Formats: sequence, C-alpha cells, structure tokens
Amino acid sequence: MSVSRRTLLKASAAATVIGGGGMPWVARAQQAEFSYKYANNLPDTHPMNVRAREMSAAIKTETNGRVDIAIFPSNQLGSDTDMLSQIRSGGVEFFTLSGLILATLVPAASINGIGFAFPDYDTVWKAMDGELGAYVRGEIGKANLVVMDKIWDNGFRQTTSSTKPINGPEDFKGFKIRVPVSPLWTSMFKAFDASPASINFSEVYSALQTKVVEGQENPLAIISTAKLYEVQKYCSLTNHMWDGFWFLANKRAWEKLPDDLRAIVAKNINAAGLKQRGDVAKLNAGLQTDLAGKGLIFNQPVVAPFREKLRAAGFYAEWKGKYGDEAWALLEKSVGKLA
Ligand code: X2X
Repeated sequence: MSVSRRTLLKASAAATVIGGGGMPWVARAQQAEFSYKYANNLPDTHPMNVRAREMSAAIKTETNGRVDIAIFPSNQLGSDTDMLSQIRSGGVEFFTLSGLILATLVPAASINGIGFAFPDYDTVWKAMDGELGAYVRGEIGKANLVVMDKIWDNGFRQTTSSTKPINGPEDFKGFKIRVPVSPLWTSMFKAFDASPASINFSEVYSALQTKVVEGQENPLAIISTAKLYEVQKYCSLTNHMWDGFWFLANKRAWEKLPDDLRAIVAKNINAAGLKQRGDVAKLNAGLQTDLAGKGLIFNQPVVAPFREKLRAAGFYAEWKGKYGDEAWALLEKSVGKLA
C-alpha cells in the first residue's frame, strides 16, 4: 500500500517538474478542462476498477477530452474514513463507498445491510433501483453529497477465518472478527456474541496476517482479488447481508460541470455500474471452485438459526426503531416481514 502511494507521489512530482520546467505547452495541451479524481478501496483487478477504467475512457471521448477522470484504486488516497472526508471537502471528486460505512454520515444508508434481509440479487436490484434506493439517495442528498442513480455491487458477504469454520450462530460466540467501520456491522456481530473490531479495508490483509483478528467477512470477489485466501483457511457461506457501493460525487465539483457534460458523466457512470453488477454476480457465483483450489475450505451453514439468533437478540426491533417506520416499511415491502 505504501509502495503504491510512494510511486504515485513520485509520479506526480515528475509531472510537476515537466509542467513547470522544460516544456509547459506539452502539459497544457493534455490538461482537460475538468481533471477529476475517483478514489476507491478495491484492488485494481476487481470489476469495479476494470469497469471504471472503461467508463473513464468513454467519458473522455464523449466529452472531447474536456472531462478526465483519473482512478485511484486500492486505498492509494487513504482509507475509507479518509476518503469520506475528502469527498466532502473536495479533495477527491468521486468516491465509491459501501452504504453501511456511509451510514456514519447518513444513518439510513446502511438499511440494505440488515442481516439476512435479501434472499437474492433480483430482490436486491428491485429494491435498490426502486423505492428503497430512492429513499436512501434522498437521505444522501440531504448530507450535501451527490449520488449516482445506480448502486454498484459489492455482493453477498461470506465469513472467512484462520481458526475454524462457522457452522451455526454459536460458532460466532467470542469470535474475533474484523468488521468495516459502521455501527450496523458492529451491532450485528455483537448480537451474535462475537467480538467485532472496526478496521478499515486498507488494514484488513495485515490484520488477518498478524492475527489481530481471526476472521473477516466479504464477498468472494473481494476474498479473491484482495488475496485474503492467503491469510485465511476457512470460508463459510453465511450470505449474511448484501452490500453495495454508492457512487458519490463532491457537490461543488459536480455543479461546476456544465449540464451537457454532467449528463455524459452520469450516463457513463450508471452504465458502467450495471456492467459491474453483471461481472461481480458472475464472479461471486463462480469463484468457490477457484478459491477451494487455492486452499480455502468451504462450508454452507443453514441460515435460519442465524436469523433466529438475531431476532432473539432484539436486533431487528432495535434497527427498525433506528431507521424509523417509513424506511423499515420500504425494506419490508421488498424483502417481506423481518421484525
Ligand atoms: O471494507 C470492506 O470489507 C469492503 C471492501 O467490503 C467494503 O468496502 C465494505
């Protein structure tokens, strides 16, 4: 991580020298009218970054070079917590963030992560492209951030461990698990009597490697592209929540774009998001064999007892109270009765 950040700093220092020294016209000829940064927490090889590169190229072409979006993957510009403050201040112009983490600023944004709420992708996209997503985007707007219409996929999350498989809720008891920085994640694993530690994704690999925590939970596409299988032994297909990335823009930077450019940028971001959804769903469905080949031991626990444990711990009732009746009704309209 620090190597790539160093390389980046060196590269930008070199660019400054060229721009300020020998041949300023070269740098100026290539300078777009709007040079924006898009930062995220995922590896370069994850479909999010693959589709973002295509998207950025299409935006450059369709705006005749006026809009240039440079991509900074893999936490090169800092952790999610850092990037969330940068998107607010304008330090970066675009950022994709899990709704559950965004909830540290916009509480309603974690609602799609309620444990065992979504049964499948069809139900997810209907809700997130429908009323529930529209409600959450409204709340994000109130926090002075711009959000694109189409949420990008992270996926259904699975639990990995270096110590033991998770077969039922009782296996979570005392389990030292890394969770992203988000009240919902902490609350859910506390309801399982686990011992959750809030750690940004930028530190997850090393936290697992040094055994600061025993396990973590993420979709298979991330377990694969971030090579978490190198430092974990078991993968339990708990499917305990669906998680997605809202594509956020800094409001001032967004409003600086003339209407025609704004339309081109939004159209291409949303189109890339739809393609990314297809890629991730396919990866998440097909990666088990590949990861088993790399040494991960898989098991498929029965889901009902986990849900029952959360219900008995008062988890659903507590979060219904936090989100309020309107938001909870929109969730239940999509997924059925929870509490
Ligand atoms: O931090 C995580 O685990 C990740 C990469 O899945 C999110 O961005 C929520």
